[in-house]
Amino acid sequence: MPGNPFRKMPEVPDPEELIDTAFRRAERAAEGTRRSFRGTRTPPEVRARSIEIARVNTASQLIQDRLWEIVRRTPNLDEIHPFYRELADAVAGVKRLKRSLADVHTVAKLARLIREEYTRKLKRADDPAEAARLRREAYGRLASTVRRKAGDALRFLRRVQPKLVDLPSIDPEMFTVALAGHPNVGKTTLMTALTGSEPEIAPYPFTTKGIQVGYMEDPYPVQILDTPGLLDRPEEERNPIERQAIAALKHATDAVFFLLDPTGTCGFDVEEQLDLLRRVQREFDVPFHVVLTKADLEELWERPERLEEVLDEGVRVYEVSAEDGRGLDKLKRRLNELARGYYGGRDRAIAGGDASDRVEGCRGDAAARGSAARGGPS
Ligand SMILES: Nc1nc2c(ncn2[C@@H]2O[C@H](COP(=O)(O)OP(=O)(O)O)[C@@H](O)[C@H]2O)c(=O)[nH]1
Ligand SMILES: [Mg+2]
Repeated sequence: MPGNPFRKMPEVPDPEELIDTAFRRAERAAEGTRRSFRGTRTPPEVRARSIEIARVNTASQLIQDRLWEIVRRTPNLDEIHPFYRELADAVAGVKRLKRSLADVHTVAKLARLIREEYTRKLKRADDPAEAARLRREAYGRLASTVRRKAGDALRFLRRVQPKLVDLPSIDPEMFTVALAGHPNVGKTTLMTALTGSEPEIAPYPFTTKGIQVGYMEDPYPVQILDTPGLLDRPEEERNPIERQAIAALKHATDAVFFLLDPTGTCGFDVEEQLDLLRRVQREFDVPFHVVLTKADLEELWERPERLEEVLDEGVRVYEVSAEDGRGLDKLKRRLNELARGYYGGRDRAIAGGDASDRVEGCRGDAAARGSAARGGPS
């Protein structure tokens, strides 16, 4: 599964730490070179040249490598899925992220130029004092270039890298259903019933409970997401960053299933739930469905009177119980129909055969996840 494109982003050193490490490593390299001359009759200026070249080479190479690695292992922000771009924007700010990566890249290149320039000069140094002077000059330039041109960038990237690495791992290209509804209406229970495994909990920025992710394939891969604490509150209670977390979610969501508990055992009365339903229905620009949960609690259960009034035309309503299983098959069938439409619409040419042919790279991983989560062989 594609997953979080930032997951391979390496830890970012503080600029001073980077400089220190580079010079320390350079000392060790110099020591090695010095040792290799022991017992030989190498003229002092030749020794000095070699030792200083080892220092400058090692220090600049380390800086170049560490910086280049950061750039190389951070995804191109113009190429990632909008779901991840939006989240990256929420946790770091895409503009600043790009600028910082560009600065780091520039300094990686400068480190190489400094190395080339001073290796050239050092080769021509004719006495140890001159070699030492050139090395000090190279060190000075390396350190000041890192500090002045990449200092802010490194400190910033160091701060946001853990948050980026920790973004949830989902497949935004898979047919994705978001669950909505008040707490305790039965979202997690339904997800477990549909997918046959406990949802995985992945971190989701700015929600304390993370995002719950489940997979189903019967045979079409369906990704189910629940964001406790996010889609169960009205817009006006959200802070700007939660809004951005929802905006990200919208980029990945192909259908919304709103769960309503008509028994009120969730602690929210039906009117309150209908109110939220209305808001979510307005908010999302994808097909909307309603699931009335806990149908087994027959004494308490009643189809909400005002439901039809509140629903947009054509919205389907399902009645289910995760407890006795009623309505689940119908709901599953519907999910698969929707998924088929989604994949078929995206690529009609590969409509036949196994589902893995249709969604390259999705099915195998989803199946592996499913069986791993169920404790089966993977
Ligand atoms: N009787 C009955 N209880 C259910 C059903 N689905 C969920 N519950 C119960 O409702 C409570 C909240 O369910 P949960 O799935 O955690 O709700 P969530 O907060 O929306 O994820 C739990 O005690 C579940 O056992 C159902 O179909 N029938
Ligand atoms: Mg839950």
